[in-house]
Amino acid sequence: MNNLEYQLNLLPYTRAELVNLVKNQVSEKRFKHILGVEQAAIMLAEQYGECTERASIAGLLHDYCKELPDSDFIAAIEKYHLDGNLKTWNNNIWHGMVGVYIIREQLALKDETILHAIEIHTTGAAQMSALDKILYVADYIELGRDFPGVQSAREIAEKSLDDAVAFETAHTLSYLIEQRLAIYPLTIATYNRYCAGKKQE
Ligand code: DGI
Ligand code: FE
Ligand code: FE
Repeated sequence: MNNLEYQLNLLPYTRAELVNLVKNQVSEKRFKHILGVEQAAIMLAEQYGECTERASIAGLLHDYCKELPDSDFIAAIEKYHLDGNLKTWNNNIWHGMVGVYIIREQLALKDETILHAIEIHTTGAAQMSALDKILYVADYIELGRDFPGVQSAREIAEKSLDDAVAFETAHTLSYLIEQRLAIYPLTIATYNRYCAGKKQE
């Protein structure tokens, strides 16, 4: 799977070039996590009949902006004329929701399905494509993750992507509430749709 060569010309890079770009952008520890997410995403894409090349690119790029300083995100919110309310959040929300605009420009990635998966990889959304779910779940279950419940999450992901999204979302929300952290509206939308089965508005 590490030899996956890109055929679809979604990016002006080979996989090897993309891996190098990512490696130079993040710490060793995060780079390992990113490779783990890529492998988990490819595995899920194979299992659920989705595009492995898009899964690979989404996995490799999902945390590309995670180590940028806050000032870069504030500047990007201005530059791309994004919702000013984003400024009240932090890196956890910015690296996907704002990072996607930086990635789109810096890496000349135009594929909207990959960009959307990266944008919402932290929060989920009320309506998620198969690729959105694959990246959201892969980020949680990659082999480097070690927390109570990760084994259950891996087992659930083998049976149903929707159930894996629901499991992860419920656990993330419990954690945020436990820590008294602010909950981003999209996280609640994901909970309502995938955990509570609420109809869409
Ligand atoms: O970037 P990773 O650490 O690989 O994982 P991630 O992007 O899924 O999540 C980053 C962090 O964001 C993680 O500690 C959980 C947190 N998070 C997820 N949803 C929300 C959130 N933090 C806040 N404050 N609000 C949310 O709704
Ligand atoms: Fe992330
Ligand atoms: Fe991640």
